[in-house]
Amino acid sequence: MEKKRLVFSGVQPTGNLHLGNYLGALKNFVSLQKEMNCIYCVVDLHAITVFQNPNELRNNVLETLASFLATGLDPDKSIIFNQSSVSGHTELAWILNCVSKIGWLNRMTQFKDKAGSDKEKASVGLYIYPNLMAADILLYKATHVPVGADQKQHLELSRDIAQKFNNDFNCKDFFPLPEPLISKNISRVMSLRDGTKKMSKSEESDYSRINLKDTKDEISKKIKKAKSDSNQIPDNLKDLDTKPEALNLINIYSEISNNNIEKVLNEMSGKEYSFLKTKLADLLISEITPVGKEIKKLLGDKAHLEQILQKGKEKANIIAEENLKNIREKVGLI
Ligand code: AQP
Repeated sequence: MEKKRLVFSGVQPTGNLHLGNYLGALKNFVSLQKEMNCIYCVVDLHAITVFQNPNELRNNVLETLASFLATGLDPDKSIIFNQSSVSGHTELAWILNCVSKIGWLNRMTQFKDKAGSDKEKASVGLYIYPNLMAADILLYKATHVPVGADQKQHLELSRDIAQKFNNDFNCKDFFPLPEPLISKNISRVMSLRDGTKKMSKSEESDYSRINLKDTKDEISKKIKKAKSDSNQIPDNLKDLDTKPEALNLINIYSEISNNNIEKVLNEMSGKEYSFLKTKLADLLISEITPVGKEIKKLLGDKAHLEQILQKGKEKANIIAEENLKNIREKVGLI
């Protein structure tokens, strides 16, 4: 019999969602909703691994939910809720903290990036964040996890933890080993100011990213100012090896125009980057600004958004409690 397929993924409510979240995650979420059972979560407990202003956090949870809905997630088709409202996430995270290994966490590159040079000052939560991510996924026995390439390492850790739990408690196949679903074309959208860094909500410069709520003028201005190259666009990818910002613009254009890179290079080679930028800005404006308008409209009715979270929480909690009952039993907790 084919195993039941279940999708789980989450987004942190740490600010405005951007083009990286949209192309790397949200678009994938929406297409998966058509073919599988899906659970999508606003992961507020992950957000607080770095200090968040409480009022801003509350707003950001609703804004992240509004972004889910505006890109096409449907609460009647998918379970949509916020992580802290289902306490099973933290209970399972503790159990998994006791299964996971310090050596595994020490290898996580995102901790090294986010903690910066003074690791002693980073929160313990930031360090053990990947164990909570494993708990998010395994609590529902999810089989597939759509993520951007930046989360691949954390997902591999979730698989290791699932496997170790199954071995430690002698319950082969109890937790499925979750598979990453990484967007094939563009798995990592880079900063518009520095093509070696990923586009990120917490990057100081707003010019580094296109936010889903950006206006037409903001998108035009940001693309115009984006770093590129003073040479003309080449006819092959090799020539872009040392030009990460130019490559990023071409990748984004390829994704948003639904054309593969070869076709884009064919169309653009020999032209100035300003030509590409004008076309790219037009495409982004027509795809992103309707999403931004919808987010703003949805945020006008907070009671409706809260109701969606409440219903999603109830549905998620039923699955979580059922699975937790079995997990507690495996571990020997009464
Ligand atoms: N630049 C990106 N390119 C492709 N995918 C991306 N994702 C994030 N940035 C990019 C994917 O979006 C999903 C949600 O990510 P998140 O917001 O929960 O966490 P993050 O990866 O830490 O995103 P940010 O923007 O960098 O947030 P901050 O600045 O708060 O840490 C994930 O699937 C992620 O892969």
